[in-house]
Amino acid sequence: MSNNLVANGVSTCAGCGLEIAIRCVLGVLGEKTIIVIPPGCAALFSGYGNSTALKIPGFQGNLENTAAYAAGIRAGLDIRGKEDITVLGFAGDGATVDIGLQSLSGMLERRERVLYICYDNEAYMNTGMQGSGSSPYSAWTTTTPGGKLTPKKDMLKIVEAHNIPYVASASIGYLNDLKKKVKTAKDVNGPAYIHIHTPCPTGWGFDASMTVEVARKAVETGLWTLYEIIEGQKKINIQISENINTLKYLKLQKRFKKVIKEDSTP
Ligand SMILES: Cc1ncc(C[n+]2csc(CCOP(=O)(O)OP(=O)(O)O)c2C)c(N)n1
Ligand code: SF4
Repeated sequence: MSNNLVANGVSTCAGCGLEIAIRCVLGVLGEKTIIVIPPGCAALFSGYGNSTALKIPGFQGNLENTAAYAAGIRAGLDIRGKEDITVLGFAGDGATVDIGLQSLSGMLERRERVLYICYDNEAYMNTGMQGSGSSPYSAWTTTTPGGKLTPKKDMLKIVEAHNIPYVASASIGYLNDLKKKVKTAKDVNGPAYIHIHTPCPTGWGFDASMTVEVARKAVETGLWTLYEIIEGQKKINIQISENINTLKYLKLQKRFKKVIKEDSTP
């Protein structure tokens, strides 16, 4: 079987950053993977009725306990001696930083050998673009129509505080970096966590052709940092220039319109 484990026709919006992420991640992990996906846009891949867009086993669980399901699958596989199968929790930011946080924290604390990936489209997109703990300060969402008043929750720091062997941030604007991180995480003896920034044209208000550019600008402007922490050692993967101009990123998206003056130039 090839490593093209995702069907060609899926019902994500055109230009979906999450779709780029899941194709890339599963391409690296290969067919010996079992995936757990909670409700959210990624459930478009786990399936609808009897159909699935994935050529690997997995299921859609609940929004609050992806990590617990994944830990259970890991335990079952280990008892059967099937240690070469990767167990992957693949969840949105709402399912990770808010609703599934305690289940994830427990799984990390117990040192379960699970790879947990959060795709971060910075809102509860699938149910109507509601703000999540991961929505950035001043972003428009349907529950923050005047702009969000609190900053983005730093989920990577929360995970880091569990002292697990591997933690990384990633972006669909830097796929080689993402692939390397997934490869490393796959072989970690314990929990591994990767948080991927995945722009969403529908919720953020940019043209579907701009997804990769928006993702890259987030990194270039210093609003999303690419780093990894291996056994406690932190390494920044992409260094940015000191001349940071965040407007270059904000102006690409309608969700920041209220906080940007019309005549401001990047
Ligand atoms: C406990 C619980 N609360 C609310 C819902 C309704 N719900 C289903 S999907 C979803 C959005 C999930 O958002 P996120 O995890 O950020 O993924 P995205 O839709 O952005 O891909 C919500 C709120 C639910 N299924 N379970
Ligand atoms: S709403 Fe956003 S994350 Fe969800 S399928 Fe559409 S583009 Fe992808």
